[in-house]
Amino acid sequence: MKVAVVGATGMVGEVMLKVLAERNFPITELLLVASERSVGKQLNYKGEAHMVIGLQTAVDAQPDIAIFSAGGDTSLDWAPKFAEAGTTVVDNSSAWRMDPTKKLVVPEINASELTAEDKIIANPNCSTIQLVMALNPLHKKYQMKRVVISTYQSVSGTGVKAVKQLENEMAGIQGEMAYPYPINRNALPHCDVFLENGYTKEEMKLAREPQKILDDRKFSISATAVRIPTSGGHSESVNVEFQNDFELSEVRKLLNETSGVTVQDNPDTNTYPMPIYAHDKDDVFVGRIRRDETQRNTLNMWIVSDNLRKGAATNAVQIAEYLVENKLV
Ligand code: A2P
Ligand code: 11C
Repeated sequence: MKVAVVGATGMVGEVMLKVLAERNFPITELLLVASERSVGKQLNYKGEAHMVIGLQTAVDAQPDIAIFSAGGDTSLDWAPKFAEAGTTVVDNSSAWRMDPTKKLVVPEINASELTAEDKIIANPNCSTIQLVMALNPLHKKYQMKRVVISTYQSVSGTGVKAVKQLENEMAGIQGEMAYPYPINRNALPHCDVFLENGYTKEEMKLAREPQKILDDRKFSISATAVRIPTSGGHSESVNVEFQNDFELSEVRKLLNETSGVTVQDNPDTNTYPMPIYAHDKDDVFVGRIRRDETQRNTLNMWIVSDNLRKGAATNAVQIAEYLVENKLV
């Protein structure tokens, strides 16, 4: 496969290259693409130096697959140009996710929807991916009615500038601010921009994307997204009300049997998911599984995953793998 990584110099781009190499993705030619500022820079892939090229050069090279992680505006402008040239785009930005003509894919859940006609495929938001990975097997069995979620999100979700802000604050250095307030020793109930309804864009992604991925609008999700001073992964406190009752032992069994999900849940040994353990892993970790004693058919759980791996790069690479394995590119 001739593969382009658009946004190769960025934070997700770097993890993308790592994941492609680790999974031995079948690459015959690799095109590393970034903004004009980076053209000519050298990046390493599997020990070999590759020169960064610009977007038009990459379109002209007609790659089989282009994995984008270069922001929504770049995706809106350039994904259609790649698609017109015959390239299948897997896009990690929010640009195409809710477009009814585009598929929004978590491979373990809905990759079977993909066809060779899908030329722009959307990768969901990081906090959505880890949420639906845990909800999907439970929804299938017990039918969700309502989900209430609060997130504890890593600064790596915002990007390099935010990681730097946290490092600077921890070292007592005055530097550029990615957030309107200090993040060290703080919690900001503010991820992405505020919308007219008082929610943030991140909260609305959490409310809407799962309905599209699970192809069901009969359940609702209410979200509060909070940025905290961690960098290894996003954590989520999730309360789910189901139509049908469940046994906790069966919930654990269903989650344990789900590919890509690992249950870490033993209060006796203080075993529960944390960003320091999830960091650099591909799985979604679920723990603190317990019945909500205040309401019927309702479950509480805690979900943690590395937002740059399964939340971004790994999921995108898994989509690309599915396309190759099923001869859709
Ligand atoms: P560059 O490094 O040349 O700016 P991050 O989210 O970590 O900031 O990374 C964003 C990625 O998207 C980088 O690789 C960045 O390239 C790339 N990028 C940003 N704007 C553009 C653009 N207009 N055209 C192509 N790539 C872009
Ligand atoms: C965050 N979820 O942690 C964001 C990052 O829509 O792809 C990814 C934004 C997106 O702030």
